[in-house]
Amino acid sequence: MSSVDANDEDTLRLPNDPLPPGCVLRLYSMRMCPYAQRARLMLSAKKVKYDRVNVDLNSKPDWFFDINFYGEVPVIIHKGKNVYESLICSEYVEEAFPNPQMYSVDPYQRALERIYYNHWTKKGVPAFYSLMRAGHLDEELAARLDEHVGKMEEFLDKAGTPYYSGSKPGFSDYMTWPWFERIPMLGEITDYKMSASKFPKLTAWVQRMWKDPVVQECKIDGKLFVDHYSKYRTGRPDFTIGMAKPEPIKETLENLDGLRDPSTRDRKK
Ligand SMILES: N[C@@H](CCC(=O)N[C@@H](CS)C(=O)NCC(=O)O)C(=O)O
Repeated sequence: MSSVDANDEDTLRLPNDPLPPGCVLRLYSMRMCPYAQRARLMLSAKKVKYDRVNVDLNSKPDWFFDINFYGEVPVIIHKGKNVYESLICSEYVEEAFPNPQMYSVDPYQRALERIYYNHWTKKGVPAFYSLMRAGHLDEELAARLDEHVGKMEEFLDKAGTPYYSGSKPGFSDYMTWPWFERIPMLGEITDYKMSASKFPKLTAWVQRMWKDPVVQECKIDGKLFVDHYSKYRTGRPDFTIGMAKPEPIKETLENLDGLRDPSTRDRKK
């Protein structure tokens, strides 16, 4: 449990359940989820104390679709209202809790910061998952990931600053970090390595990011990653991994990004 994150157990508290003392919002999360981690990084950066509720995505309660039509984490409940989608949640946190400011004030600088994480979200993340799903070092898929990692290297090089957001980690750093935290896991599954000679700036950025207290506070147990993603890539995710008493997987499910079987993923008609 981190200092801002009041709960790390697995009671499925309801959206309207009272918040634990000192908490100002509730975050529906899943321990291994990189998207939920974006929101966690933002909340931690702003020292917002919140109630984290880990959802078993294999057995979502029906009401979960009322707070996020897509049935995905993260979802924030704040002042009785729900906000979903990781980038929207993170922007919401930035605006609802303005200190410290994580985005640059200058409009062009802010646009650049958006361009960085947008590229990673649009191109890097799908390339990451395609390689993970292959489960081995498929040449073409590894080259595609390298191309987008290379673009991130180029952005950082052009920016000429230690972080995408300047002299300290900011919004774009936290929006891209969760997948870089998972690159060693991708290496375990596929033998992919982010080459330090091809990507020196990014390699130094990763090393700097690991030292950031916010990253440390939100990091996910590396031992669980490989186990989780090994199951996930074959279509049998266990979203309760890391729980004190893991439940058995009850059914065969399909996988990520539209490959899940809609009858098990979506709201029951
Ligand atoms: N575009 C969404 C993606 C979120 C997402 O895919 N979350 C996954 C967990 S990592 C999820 O909740 N999946 C629902 C499911 O597999 O049933 C965002 O940015 O928040």
